[in-house]
Amino acid sequence: MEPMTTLTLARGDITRQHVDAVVNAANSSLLGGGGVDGAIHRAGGPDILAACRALRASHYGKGLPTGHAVATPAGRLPARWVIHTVGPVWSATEDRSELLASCHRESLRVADELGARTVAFPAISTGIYGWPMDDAARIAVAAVRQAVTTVEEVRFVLFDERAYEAFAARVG
Ligand code: AR6
Repeated sequence: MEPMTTLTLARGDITRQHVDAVVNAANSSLLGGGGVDGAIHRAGGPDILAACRALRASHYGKGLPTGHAVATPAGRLPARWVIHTVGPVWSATEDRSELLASCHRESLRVADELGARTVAFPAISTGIYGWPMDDAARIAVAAVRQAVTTVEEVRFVLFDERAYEAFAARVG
């Protein structure tokens, strides 16, 4: 059977992507931060933060665990939803790749629940969380390829040329 999900690559800013859902490389507080998280909250406006605060109050008082994912509306972004997931911080001594794979699987599970057909992912954990780009690309692409999902397009949106090349080498 042909795979149902097409993997595509784009260079640039994830906040400009016209997709059903944008994945955010958040932290467990769900209250925003730097990197892509900061960019999504800035571009999407205060509705996203308000929805994150409500989720904290109702479900995640202790924070969203690493490897989990949860959705909010997308505010002013040209998308319907933001799926917030918490990547693992890179460790040279502990193998946390299963948690990074889980971010991708769980984000796609949430996307399925929403009925999202097109989903944009950043290179989760490769910025402030320090994950080596080539390794992150390997894990992310394998996790998406193995996922059972109704999402039709997964678009990796890479901020710089180095990230783009690393993902291109995996997607082929
Ligand atoms: N569009 C696409 N990719 C981007 C954008 C953008 N607008 N901005 C940055 N990137 P990071 P992490 C790339 O640090 O490593 C936050 O403070 C960036 O070049 O955003 O998972 C959270 O609140 C890098 O390749 O996320 C957490 O505390 C990739 O996105 C923490 O950072 C991920 O970098 C999460 O760290």
